[in-house]
Amino acid sequence: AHPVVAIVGATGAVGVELLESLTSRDFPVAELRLLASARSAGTRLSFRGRDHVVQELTEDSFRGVDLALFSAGASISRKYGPIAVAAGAIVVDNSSAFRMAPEVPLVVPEVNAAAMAAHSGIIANPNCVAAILTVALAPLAQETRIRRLNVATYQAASGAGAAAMEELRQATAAYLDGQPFTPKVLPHPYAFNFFSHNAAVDPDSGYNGEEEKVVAETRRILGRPDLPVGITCIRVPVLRAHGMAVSIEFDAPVSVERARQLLGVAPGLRLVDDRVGNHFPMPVEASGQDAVLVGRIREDLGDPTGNSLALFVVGDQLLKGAALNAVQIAEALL
Ligand code: A2P
Ligand code: 11C
Repeated sequence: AHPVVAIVGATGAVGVELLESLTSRDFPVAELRLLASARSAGTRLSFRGRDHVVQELTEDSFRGVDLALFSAGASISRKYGPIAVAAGAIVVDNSSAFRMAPEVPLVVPEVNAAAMAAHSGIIANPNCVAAILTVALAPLAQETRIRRLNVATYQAASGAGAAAMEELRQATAAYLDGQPFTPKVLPHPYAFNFFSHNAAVDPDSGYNGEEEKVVAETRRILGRPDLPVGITCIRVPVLRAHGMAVSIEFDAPVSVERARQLLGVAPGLRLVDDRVGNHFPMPVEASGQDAVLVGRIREDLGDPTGNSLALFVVGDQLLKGAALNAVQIAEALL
């Protein structure tokens, strides 16, 4: 029988994309239950041509649910995830609540699907940067061991939710109209600007929470708990696709040609690497796409040993970075 599916955070930026991904992947659904806060109870969302009424999330929401896709933030997941499991559901959780819990698999299906074999009701969906990054790293890491990574991100508004996407639109319109605009969701002016990621900064290390998550989760997904990773996360005025400049030091040289071959056939990736046309991965071409774009593959001249490659990766934060990956996990579970 097809599963009864609940979406927690159905009205959010990721929630809406979960509906899209369930549809685009033709995921079997016997019944869909849309859950959000009391604020949006009664809202109608369309799924497969039929209107569904959003209900307020309560402790009774999971009766009869087989699969619960959570995307309403870590505190909601911490409270209601175990309630859903107790009601008999399998939870795929898009928040950071359980990602580093040893008994909870943290999964990017193209990279470490085998980790899903042992779970206790909850499977964690990674941070969007970690998911997009590891899908591009895995085909290379399978061939030659990675010794060290350096990553600089260019992160879209969607990572901060639907309200941040709306703030980008409004701030840009106000800027173009010459009107003042006071940021409400993000801490700094967003139009025609970029800034260090808005997650809180650890005063001792100088790294923000986003950077800490990307490092820890990338290590976990790749199965490399001690992998040295340098990282800088930046919020840029783009609606929904995250970019990352990546430098990879390997144990031995990997040629540009070999990297192109590996990345060109790997699942979940599309090579966009046209030097003549100066055409490389871009958010406008990654947005709305399931595939993560990878290109600009070249020797990293910052490593005199010749063991390093540099490349650029762009993926839709709401799809591979969130909703699509969650639906792929659910497919693998079925
Ligand atoms: P709501 O629209 O009712 O606030 P985003 O990441 O785009 O900000 O979306 C967050 C999602 O999480 C929304 O669907 C939001 O619902 C939901 N959410 C936030 N707080 C709660 C809560 N206390 N109970 C249930 N859902 C919540
Ligand atoms: C961002 N990646 O772009 C973040 C948002 O670990 O799920 C998601 C944070 C997370 O701001």
